[in-house]
Amino acid sequence: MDDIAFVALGSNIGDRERHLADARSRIEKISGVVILAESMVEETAPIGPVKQGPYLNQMIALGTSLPPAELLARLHEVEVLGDRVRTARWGPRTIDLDIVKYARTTWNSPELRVPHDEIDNRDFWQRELAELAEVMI
Ligand code: A4P
Ligand code: MG
Repeated sequence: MDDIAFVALGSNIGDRERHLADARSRIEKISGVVILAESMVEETAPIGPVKQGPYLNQMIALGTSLPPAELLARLHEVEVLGDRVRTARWGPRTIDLDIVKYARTTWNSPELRVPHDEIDNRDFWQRELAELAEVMI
């Protein structure tokens, strides 16, 4: 496990706790990935133009030997297993998995931008990252 990636989990449809828990256990089974630490789960007001219900959000720190694009592909598979249906951008979802940061790497392709574009705009991500930094030092 060479690198550390910070992955945000979000859910605002159905049994949100269950969706997060299922995603964590599926992520743990990805070859080349271990979960190093988990932030608290917090409820957040929906951000963005779409009218939708509140989210449960959480950040997890992963040790990984997968490069960023490959990690994203595996996370998309976990989203599909979580019954994720892509509707409106920023719209409601059973489970959303975003790579917020990946080690010291930056990535800029049409499919993947790291750090995530919204990293400075989401106070809950900042809180969760700070919490993880505290437990990982
Ligand atoms: N993509 C590019 N960079 C990344 C990255 N760093 N991590 C691409 C993950 N994916 C990345 O995402 C669209 C495309 O972004 C992907 O195919 C991937 O190749 P998507 O998951 O299909 O659509 P989306 O999630 O609606 O878009 P996006 O841009 O990921 O939005 P966000 O940032 O996920 O916002 N309110 C609260 N309170 N909490 C939330 O978690 N989330 C959103 C969605 C809106 N409002 C929210 C929350
Ligand atoms: Mg997303």
